[in-house]
Amino acid sequence: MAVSDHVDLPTFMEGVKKRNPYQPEFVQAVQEVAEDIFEFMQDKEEYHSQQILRRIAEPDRVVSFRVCWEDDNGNVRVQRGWRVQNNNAIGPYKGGIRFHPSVTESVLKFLAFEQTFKNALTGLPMGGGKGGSNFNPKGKSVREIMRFCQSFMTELYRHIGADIDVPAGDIGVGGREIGFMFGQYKRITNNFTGVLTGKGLEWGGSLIRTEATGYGAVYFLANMLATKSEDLTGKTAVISGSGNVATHAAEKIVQLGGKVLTLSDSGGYIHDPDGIDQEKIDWVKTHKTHRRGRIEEYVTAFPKATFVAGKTPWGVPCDVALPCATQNELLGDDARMLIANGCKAVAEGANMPTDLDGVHVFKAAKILYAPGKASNAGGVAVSGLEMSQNSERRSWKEEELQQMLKDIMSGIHKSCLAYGDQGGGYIDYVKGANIAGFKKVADAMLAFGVV
Ligand code: NDP
Ligand code: 2IT
Repeated sequence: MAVSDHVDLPTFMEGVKKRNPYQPEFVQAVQEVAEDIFEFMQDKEEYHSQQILRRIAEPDRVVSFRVCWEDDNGNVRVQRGWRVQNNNAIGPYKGGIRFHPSVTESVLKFLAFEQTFKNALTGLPMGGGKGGSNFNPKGKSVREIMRFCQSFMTELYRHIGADIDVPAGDIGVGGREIGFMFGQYKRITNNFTGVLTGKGLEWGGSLIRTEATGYGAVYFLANMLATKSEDLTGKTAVISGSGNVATHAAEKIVQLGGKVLTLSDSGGYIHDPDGIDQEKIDWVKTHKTHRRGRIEEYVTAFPKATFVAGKTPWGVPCDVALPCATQNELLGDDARMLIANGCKAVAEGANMPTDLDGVHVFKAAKILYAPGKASNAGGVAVSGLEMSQNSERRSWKEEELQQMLKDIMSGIHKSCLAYGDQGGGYIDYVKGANIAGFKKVADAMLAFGVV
């Protein structure tokens, strides 16, 4: 087939839309990647003839299952669970599990697709997967959450394995839930193996896994600023979310001399003009993780702060912004507002937090803008290191792991430069990340033939 006979981007996307009706998040993620990959593939016959992008955008499999559990009042409850195994060309499927009422097959397919490129960028041998359920952990007792996790794993266990598919945490799934799921896996299979990451330190977990996503995102941000001979000292940061990623991103910003102005949750955002320092971050961590409280209550503990209900924090003027809550939380108008207010850099801690309009706004403004698949890869990278430690049956020291995380984030930054440097001082990190991630997976797929 001559190069000119290849389908063009609009035709390719028409097909994706047709094959995935009612899956807007998945279509959005594919579109964002395809925009860059089509340009890159223009003169690369083999990628076309072997239908590589078409194959990466079709999950290897999607497993959907019923999860029944009994609430504290004895009522039988029914949820849906999924595991999307997107691509294992470069290693076992790897990616988190999300428990949130907004979880659908579309959301998990977009996350597994993104994860495939992200994991390739880390340089570690991990394929892409994602799982989860529309279960809502909010307001549930610990026993209810335990019973749900056990029931979820009672089906999931047959699809995963240390060399097959290794899940971890994501929204609504932290150390506690990983513990419940690992306990059930071990009980069913009688096999103590590194089948999940994000485990407790006493039973095979890795130091700094908890911190890794947020810290990694800020390391990536620092790498981007360094291309402009700048650092985080004295810079103001607006952060969304108040979970694992947001609080650890805030912590690293503070450690590197920046000032964090906001945090948020699904109820709204808090703005603390004095800055959210380490003591306040510790309060938020305890409040959100152990007390399962709302960010709104921050203003009772720290009365100089204000709470804005039902809004995202992007209108607060800042030097740098880190969306760390969820997908499509930063829209085109938010991006325009950030730029109008002088924001110089955006590093995504969440997956696909910026919608396509917002991505185009950041690209057109040529600001430093890192897509999640590059800047939030620190979490899965340390998950990869946890897998290595489990295989070796030993634990590495904190200093070693900290250094490895920093090196991996710098490596991802370099890969983005390799394919995203547009000249004139502008680096298109979206393009760089998409192409670098794609190339590694694509070349492995070419080696395997049509499978
Ligand atoms: P957590 O469950 O710890 O925290 C999630 C935070 O985001 C909470 O503050 C939550 O608020 C908020 N949030 C969730 N859904 C929504 C929503 N629909 N609207 C507004 N706010 C929302 O999750 P994580 O911090 O682990 O994950 C945050 C993001 O980072 C996700 O996009 C995740 O995929 C991504 N990520 C996570 C990694 C990890 O290692 N944990 C690795 C890489 C990326 P509320 O309490 O009100 O629900
Ligand atoms: O989105 C992500 O990269 C994660 N939720 C972490 C996945 C992992 O396997 O550690």
